[in-house]
Amino acid sequence: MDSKKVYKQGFLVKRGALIKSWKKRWFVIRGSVLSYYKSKTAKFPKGLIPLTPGVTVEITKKGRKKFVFSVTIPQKRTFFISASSEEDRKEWMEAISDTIKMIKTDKVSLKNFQLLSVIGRGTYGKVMQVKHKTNEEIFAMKVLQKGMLADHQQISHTMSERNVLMRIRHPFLVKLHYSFQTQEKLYMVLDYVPGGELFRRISEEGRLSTDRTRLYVAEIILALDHLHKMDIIYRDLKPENILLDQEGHIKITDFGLVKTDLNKKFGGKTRTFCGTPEYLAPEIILDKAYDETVDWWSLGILIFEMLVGIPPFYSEDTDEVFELILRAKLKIPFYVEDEPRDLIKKLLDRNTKTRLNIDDIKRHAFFADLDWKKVYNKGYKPDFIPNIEDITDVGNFDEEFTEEKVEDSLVQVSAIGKVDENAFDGFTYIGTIGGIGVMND
Ligand code: ISQ
Repeated sequence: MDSKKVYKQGFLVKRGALIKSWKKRWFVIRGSVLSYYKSKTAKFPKGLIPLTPGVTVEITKKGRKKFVFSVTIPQKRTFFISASSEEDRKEWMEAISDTIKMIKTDKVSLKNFQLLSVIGRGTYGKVMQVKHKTNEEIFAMKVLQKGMLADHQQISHTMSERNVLMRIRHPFLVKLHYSFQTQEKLYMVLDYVPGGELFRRISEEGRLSTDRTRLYVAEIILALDHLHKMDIIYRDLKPENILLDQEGHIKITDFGLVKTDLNKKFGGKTRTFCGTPEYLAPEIILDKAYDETVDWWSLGILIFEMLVGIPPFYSEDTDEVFELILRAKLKIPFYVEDEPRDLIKKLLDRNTKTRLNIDDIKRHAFFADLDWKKVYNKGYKPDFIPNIEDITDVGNFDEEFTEEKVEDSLVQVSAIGKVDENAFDGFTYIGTIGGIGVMND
């Protein structure tokens, strides 16, 4: 299934094994294999490089060729490959080492972690702060009870979460480092982001300044655009899913509802209903086909909530929230400045055809003075720096959770629904050369 997904492809120049000349080849990482083809359209590969544990990738010098790296299969062969630029080489080397690591991570289990604190809880399960016992790294561990997910749709979300997150490297997206499972639970070991939720900042401060909002929003835009470029619609943008790192930059988490192209089975359009009502785009409520523009709607809601303190379409009653989203006139308080006001209006456009797209958004007057490259490189320093004592500090998370005793609680037998175990196939992988083997523990 997912083993056939293409993670990266492009032209690279490869040195021959026997005749040591350099030849341009079309390279593809699919599943756990790096294949190369004579041309982009060739049906069969000229060669296969298994990206399994033991295989190493490193920067190498080889003659006068620039941007060379090598991939070594121990006791077998070293491939010398030249990329088109420093950046291109870095991307390929990361994609290759991530693929190798993805298989290695299966050896990891709950035993490798010391549970430190509970930092969050939802209907799905909980999030704990944990420490890797050998390298002492701190992570956030999300534990999902399979019994709570005994519905195929949610399971496929969880699957996409694993497969998607493991591949993602972006300054403003939480990275998935390991994942594993037992009979009852799914575990995801993610970056620990110590600054707490943006939701808490808004609750404590009432509303945020225009400048502060601008930088958060710009960082969120780059994160969403990155997901969209990977054919992922996030669909769950809300302040609870936006965390602050130690310097105050944002990191988006909870890809539980992410859709990859794998799940887009309806003529390229997704038809499943998920999300928090206040942030849902009208076309989702109406159960229409939708695309990545739903995230730009949610961004409009988020900008409003940052600047005003509450979302624009709000009620205690969920049905009324739906009504407001579909029909209410947008009212923006007087103190919201002209540029963010205009941007909010154009994002909260119920017509998806005229709603702003990524290019319009990046060019909008609200971001006129912003250099997007500088945003990506964390070149703008956030005004608000979270108070963090040390790397294990959980002070920015709710006491309601952090005061809780940490344990990997036994699942009450009665709480487990009947789960189709096959639905989790592929969650744990074991590498086999020439393909991926599936293992259920
Ligand atoms: C990472 N760090 C802190 C909190 C988190 C909550 C959910 C997912 C990842 C997290």
